[in-house]
Amino acid sequence: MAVPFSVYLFQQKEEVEWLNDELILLLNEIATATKEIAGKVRKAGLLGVLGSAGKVNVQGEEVQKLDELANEILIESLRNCGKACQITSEEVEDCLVVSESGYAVAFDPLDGSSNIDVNISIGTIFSIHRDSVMKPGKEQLAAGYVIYGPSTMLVMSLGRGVVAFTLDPESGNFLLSHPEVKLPERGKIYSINEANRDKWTSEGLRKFIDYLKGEKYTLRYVGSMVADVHRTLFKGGIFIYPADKKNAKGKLRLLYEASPMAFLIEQAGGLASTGEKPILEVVPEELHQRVPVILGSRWEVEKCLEFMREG
Ligand code: P6P
Repeated sequence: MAVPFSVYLFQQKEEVEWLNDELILLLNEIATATKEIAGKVRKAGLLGVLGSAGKVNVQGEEVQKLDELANEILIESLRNCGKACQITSEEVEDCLVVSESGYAVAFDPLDGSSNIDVNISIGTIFSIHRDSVMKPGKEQLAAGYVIYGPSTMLVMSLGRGVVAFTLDPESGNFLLSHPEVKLPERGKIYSINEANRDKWTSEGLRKFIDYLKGEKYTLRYVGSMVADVHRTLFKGGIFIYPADKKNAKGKLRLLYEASPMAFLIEQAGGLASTGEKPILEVVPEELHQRVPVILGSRWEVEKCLEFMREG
């Protein structure tokens, strides 16, 4: 039988010197919370948890009922397990400080909310730092996401490559299904919301996208970062959410979207840039700060940055 998530973590203790029982407990708690979220997502239409919660979050975005439910499940799980010293959520304005030291967790409880009501893949993204999340992404101890798609998958890195687990409905366990996820050196897919083309602040980006069309690339854009990054991770190519006239710093949040996804992409052999510097080098200044995101296969990201430099 494929290795269960918790067994995998204990096996990794020999490989990863700072992976201790406390962090293993925390990672297991996050996995368990996402299984509960998966259950709610699968039955959403029957539980009356579709639609808007009738409020706007710190991001200025309309909160969906499932956003709120996922957020409550994760916060309660992290508080109960007692291993998180800080809890940062996309849905909560301030960082919840539990204790002075330990593991700081940042998460987007349910990314892709606009797709919830139309049954398109959404996901939970998480990032774990020591003591504080206000550090560059290269210092993450662990990062990952759970995608609620045709199958529920947990994709994670402990800083030694990327692994993926698939939720087995029979046993209720995340079982190791992809022991080594490696990004293809080059893909054939680009992923960007071209409706915003005229608003992009980089003329070089417009030229790059036109270049890809000439190279016979295909466009895939789900509108859930987790789904678009998951496809990029497994098939290669490039995902871009650039700065535009509406979002001068881009739309995606650094701590619980860009940084964990950049960690995974680079651990899998790809690149992740803001357009000016590696995402993993960005020193956070605000809890919910946004950054432009250009990530994916090395060839496409380097080519994109070249076009952007030339303007
Ligand atoms: P747009 C979802 O709301 C999200 O934060 C990401 O999951 C996704 O990549 C992005 O916004 C989509 O934004 O402007 O293309 O709808």
